[in-house]
Amino acid sequence: MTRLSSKDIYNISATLNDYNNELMRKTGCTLSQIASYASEFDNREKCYKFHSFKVGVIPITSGKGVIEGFSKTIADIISFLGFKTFITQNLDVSGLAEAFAKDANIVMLADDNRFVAINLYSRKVVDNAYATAKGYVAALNLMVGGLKKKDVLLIGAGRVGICAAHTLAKLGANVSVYDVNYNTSTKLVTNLKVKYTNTIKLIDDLDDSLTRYRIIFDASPGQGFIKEKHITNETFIAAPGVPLCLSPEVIPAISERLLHDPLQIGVATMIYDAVSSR
Ligand code: 2YG
Repeated sequence: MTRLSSKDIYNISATLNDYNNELMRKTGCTLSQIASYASEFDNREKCYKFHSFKVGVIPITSGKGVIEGFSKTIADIISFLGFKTFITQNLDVSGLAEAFAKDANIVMLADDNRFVAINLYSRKVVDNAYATAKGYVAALNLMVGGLKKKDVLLIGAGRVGICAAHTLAKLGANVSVYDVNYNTSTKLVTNLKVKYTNTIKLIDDLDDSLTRYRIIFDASPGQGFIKEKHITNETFIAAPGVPLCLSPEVIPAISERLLHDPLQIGVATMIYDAVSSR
């Protein structure tokens, strides 16, 4: 799993409005609408629960330590969505105790292995990988006007890719899976075939497949491997993977049909999933 750097996230807070407008342009929905759609958030719940929730974000020093700006960016995204939010002044265990003392209903915290939102009442734990997958599939579904019976090339069968593959299949998409580790992609394909009747394929030649698929979901840490020759004006890409899978010269041509951010969609979906009772 990629560890973000402060340079990946430095301008997220300042550009949340612009990003919201970009999502509206590409998907017809706002960040909030995408996240609530992805988490099957019941709008009835929204009216009375939504604004009463208080979210405590706790900086965690374990492993490689705190990422400068990470907690603030999380808090800014959550408050942009309308939640009461605070960052604990204390770190780690002291921060968790402070969040309880300040009556947080939900805590959000990340070490180098997991980034979670925990609903302290329902005890629901929402992982960023799971929420990122669901949020990006929801946004892609909106951007392409429905994924049912559409062929999707999924790159990366890690935690995000696995959840994305199942979510895509549930929406009726035909999912073709590539991973740099053949055993990993084979395992996911086997599991998908057991569960779904959609067309599920195992891909071993990525370069060839990139020229043949028009809908691509990149959940890999690969950088810049999608080139000009792979893209047409009907190509749509959902790319939660960091760094970006596109080589720089391709971006202008596809930018209006590309979904990519280091945190926003995943964090927004985490909080909606954490507050929804399902
Ligand atoms: O509290 C802090 O500042 C640090 N302990 C946060 C460490 C987060 C490490 N994880 C990552 O950077 C990513 N997995 C976060 C999610 C990326 C989503 N595309």
